[in-house]
Amino acid sequence: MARRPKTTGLEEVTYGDQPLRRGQGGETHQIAEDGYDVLTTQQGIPVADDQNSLKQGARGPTLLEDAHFREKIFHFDHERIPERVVHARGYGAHGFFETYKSLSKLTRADIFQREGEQTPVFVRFSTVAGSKGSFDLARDVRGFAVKFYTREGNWDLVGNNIPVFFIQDAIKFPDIIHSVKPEPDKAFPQAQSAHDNFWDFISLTPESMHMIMWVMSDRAIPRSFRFMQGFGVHTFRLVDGKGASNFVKFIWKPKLGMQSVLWNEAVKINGADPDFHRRDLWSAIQTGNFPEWELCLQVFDQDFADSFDFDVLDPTKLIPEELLPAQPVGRLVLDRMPENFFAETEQVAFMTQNVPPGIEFSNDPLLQGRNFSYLDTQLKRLGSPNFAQLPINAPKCPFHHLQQDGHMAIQNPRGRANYEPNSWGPDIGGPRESREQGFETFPQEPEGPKVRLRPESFGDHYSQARQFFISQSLIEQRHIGDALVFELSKCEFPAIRERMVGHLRNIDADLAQTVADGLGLKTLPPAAPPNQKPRTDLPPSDLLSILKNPPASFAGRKIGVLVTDGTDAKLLAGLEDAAAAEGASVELIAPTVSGVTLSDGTMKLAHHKIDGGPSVLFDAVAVIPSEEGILALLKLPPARDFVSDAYAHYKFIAFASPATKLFAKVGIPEDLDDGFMAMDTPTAADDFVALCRNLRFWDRPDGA
Ligand code: HDE
Repeated sequence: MARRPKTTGLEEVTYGDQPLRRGQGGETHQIAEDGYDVLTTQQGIPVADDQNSLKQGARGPTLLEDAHFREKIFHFDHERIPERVVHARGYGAHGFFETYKSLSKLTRADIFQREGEQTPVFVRFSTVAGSKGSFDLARDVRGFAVKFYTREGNWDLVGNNIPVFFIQDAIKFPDIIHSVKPEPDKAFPQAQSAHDNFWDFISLTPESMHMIMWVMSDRAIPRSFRFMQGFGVHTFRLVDGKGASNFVKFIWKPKLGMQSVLWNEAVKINGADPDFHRRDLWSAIQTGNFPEWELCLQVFDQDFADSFDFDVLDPTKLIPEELLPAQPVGRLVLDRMPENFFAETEQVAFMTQNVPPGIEFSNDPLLQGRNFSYLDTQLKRLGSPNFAQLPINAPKCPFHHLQQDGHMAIQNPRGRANYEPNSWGPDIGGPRESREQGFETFPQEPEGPKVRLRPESFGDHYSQARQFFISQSLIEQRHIGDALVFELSKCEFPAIRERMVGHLRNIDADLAQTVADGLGLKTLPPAAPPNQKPRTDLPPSDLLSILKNPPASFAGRKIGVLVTDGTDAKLLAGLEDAAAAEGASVELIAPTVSGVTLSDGTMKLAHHKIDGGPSVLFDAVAVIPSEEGILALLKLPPARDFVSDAYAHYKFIAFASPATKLFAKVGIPEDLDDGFMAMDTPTAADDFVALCRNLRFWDRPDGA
């Protein structure tokens, strides 16, 4: 019988006389006569019939003897593991970190010793509140967890896209998370903070106010993982080869710049493409547009810490970059998707306590609590103390320890020595500790008596919340107000809404008034009694705003082009070329997915049928139908939504003249604003892409 041609990447080997094929994971497969791999049981027994279970007679009962059937169903029954208790929905990728120059004066961490050195990494981005099957565009914090496989062991920098946190002490973590998760009696709402329990807890927890400003801002609805910053949040320590130490905060900055969606877009994206962020990362990496971030360090000493307005151990505070610039020290590039989601992204176990020599913890009480939680939760989730043996979790440097046995042990110590000290000598006696190479803890002096106390230096809860708010552009401030009104309007208990407005009065009087008006409150509730008088003298920090720090180009963004039969072929080609020259891409939306015949007779496949490619999925749009094509579009409600949404979302809109009929139909004023560009000059496509660098035309009066 003819052999099926060899599948690329699968190498043929032999086992005795038997022809075998090596699979992508290195495993071997038996090959059948017809060239296909032979299906086997877990025990390697070839299967003859995988369509029918073994029965007593064709219509009879299934027999217990059918080991293949039982094994198959048994394994299926156990496919799921517990999802992460927080950050359940996530998406990961492999890549590398490249050190710009040696930081040996600051830290002995091996990863920072040699200029140009590349260290493999695995990164997982996530939302926090929703379960594994929830949608990507929830208003939520995003996890930004990086595992560096360094030459002196794994370093996990388990950060978020927001530089501060809700609470100051890890003992409150279960409470904040319970409050945001679906309410326990109703089991809803899913992946939403807009409900009573969350706002009840928040309004009773003034330390959360700074974080609340961030979560209500555009930072909580990023355009994609590729356009968001990441933060280690806590203060860490760097320790050099002589044992001297500095403090450090870690910041990731995306090379493509920051970008967020509008709330009205977010709710529509969640329906149109709940996997919007995953798909974005997947397609960027698969098309060779590898996303990149710079790792920046804010390094400071004890004197700076002592002179800073707030306690550097308080995770509800940040250090403005205007006060302490963040220095780039290396770049992170994501260039490879996992081969299997479960094996890698689901089973990866990040742990804050994974720090190599040269990087250490501070006494931040949130960080100290996390150092317990992450190890504990991995055992629950992955089910065995041997989870570090999974390839995604194992160090890539040599490792040798005397831990053994337990469920699924596959790398037990070899030989006789499984204890230490022993007298078997270096060849067979196993590993010993090394004073020269080993991890030495920084000898920090103790603080005082054992107490359950919040330090007074953690007591100012409003000043940095205000600083964040006043650092935003007016548009961003409006979004924060709108988000608060939206969320609090979902609370059924007036007392919770009012209590929140009471806190806002300590942050910004106008914001409090806007939210009170938006909630329809007749009078302003009393201001919450602050622990310490909120400061109004902190200057704005422009670097905290997304809009004040626009990207340098439109690279990495997408233009959605609405086409019909007869669309001008040259015009479309011009747009495609201009986008490609900028590093952006174009997707075609047409009445059917089979595409259109352009003016020159060429066929073009569409990426989306019109109702599957709404304009919320794109950063800018072009509407370039033909004279005949527009007549069909006018009758299609999704075509009308395409332009009215693009208009309301302040998008730049390129158009061919027939499109004006569609604009008129949805009520766009005839005198088109400067966010529109007619594609009727030779340079129009290039001009349009240059205009798109501004991302949105905010001057449109009737935007969302
Ligand atoms: Fe986490 N967090 N966390 N967290 N966290 C987890 O560990 C926890 C906190 C963060 O992609 C859990 O493996 C406590 C801050 C990320 O796999 C758990 C406290 C920051 C991820 C846990 C915090 C984070 C987690 C659940 C308060 C930003 C996803 C599953 C003291 C600096 C990692 C898991 C991934 C995951 C505990 C607060 C970031 C339960 C107790 C602050 C990015 O261990």
